[in-house]
Amino acid sequence: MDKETKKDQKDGSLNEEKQNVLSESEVENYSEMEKLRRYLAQKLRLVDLPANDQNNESQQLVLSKLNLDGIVEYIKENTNCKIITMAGAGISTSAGIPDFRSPSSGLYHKLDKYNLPHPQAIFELDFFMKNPEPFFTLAKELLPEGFKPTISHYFIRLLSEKGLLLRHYTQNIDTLERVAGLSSDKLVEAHGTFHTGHCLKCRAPYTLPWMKEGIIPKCEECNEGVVKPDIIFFGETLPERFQILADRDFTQADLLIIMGSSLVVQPFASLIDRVRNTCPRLLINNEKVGTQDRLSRFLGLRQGLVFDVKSAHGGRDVAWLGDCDTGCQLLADKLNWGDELRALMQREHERLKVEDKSDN
Ligand code: CNA
Repeated sequence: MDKETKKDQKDGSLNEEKQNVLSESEVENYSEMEKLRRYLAQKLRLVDLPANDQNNESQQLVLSKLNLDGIVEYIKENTNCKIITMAGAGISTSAGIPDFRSPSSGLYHKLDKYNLPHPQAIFELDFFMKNPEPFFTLAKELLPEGFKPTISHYFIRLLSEKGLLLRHYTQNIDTLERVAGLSSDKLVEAHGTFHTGHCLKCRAPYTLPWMKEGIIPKCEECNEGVVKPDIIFFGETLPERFQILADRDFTQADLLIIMGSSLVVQPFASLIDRVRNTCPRLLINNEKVGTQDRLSRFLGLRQGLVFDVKSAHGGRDVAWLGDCDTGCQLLADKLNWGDELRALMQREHERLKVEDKSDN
């Protein structure tokens, strides 16, 4: 080796060393930054600190393969696997109920006729108090009149029947989980439900069939208040049941399955970070979502899904991209439950058809 090359190598390794060793002031800045990050994460209370910050379980490859087969193997090996499912509007689109954010078919792209100041206004309490009509007109599109649960809904029910479902957390307000026969103790309707409603003035309770009468339901008790379905509007706190059960359930889960959500609405979206860091997370969705953005990485607000196995946090997250029903059926097939799932849906749809006929 000539002198020049030796010198270059020495300089190179010195530079590398320099890059790895932070100066005192850099260390100080870093720890100040870390303190600020943790302070904000706790103060904002948008999420708990990520599970990684709470315990030191080592990050390792939890699944033998980072794909659906790896998940199937994991479920088969863990006979008492406690599964949490989290869902969004995407599990109901095949039932004919549009989601919010899908390009062109999503509700946010179809709100022009309501003349709103901005699309979210339709779910804001202040706007609703002044002008409830747009919400109730839209509600007709979201109410499950004649809509039937999808394969994804029945997959969740099947998990429950097999004793594997710890809990199902849904953002959906369409009540299709109830229609699919999921028992209410397994269900957390994080954004409330159309199933019941209350008068905004005297709090008198009402049922869904009653609210469906007319355009804007007016309270029969006080004759003044508008009856609002018990769905959570932007800015309202989430139901107590959500807060209590989320604290209890997520640290116990052995597997998290997320379906049909853009994972942008908080605090629901950050539930994904509340499982233990050895808990595999399967995303079944049209698009990759829930990964960490730069701001939340800095603030420590969410770790997010990590599909890059080479990352320090990789090794347990799987994205299956495509239609929820296809993904759920494929998962059921691979678990040898495929025929059972198809039969369950067929039987239940027949039953609902008969019920519909006798109601009319
Ligand atoms: P969203 O923000 O509209 O996101 C839906 C996600 O699902 C997107 O990532 C889509 O790409 C994906 N998606 C849509 N259809 C499918 C499909 N068939 N297969 C796979 N992926 C699909 O909806 P979120 O639920 O994430 O947002 C939360 C809001 C939406 C909650 O507050 C809900 O109350 C609200 N919402 C609920 C309903 C309902 O109850 N059915 C309908 C519309 C909106």
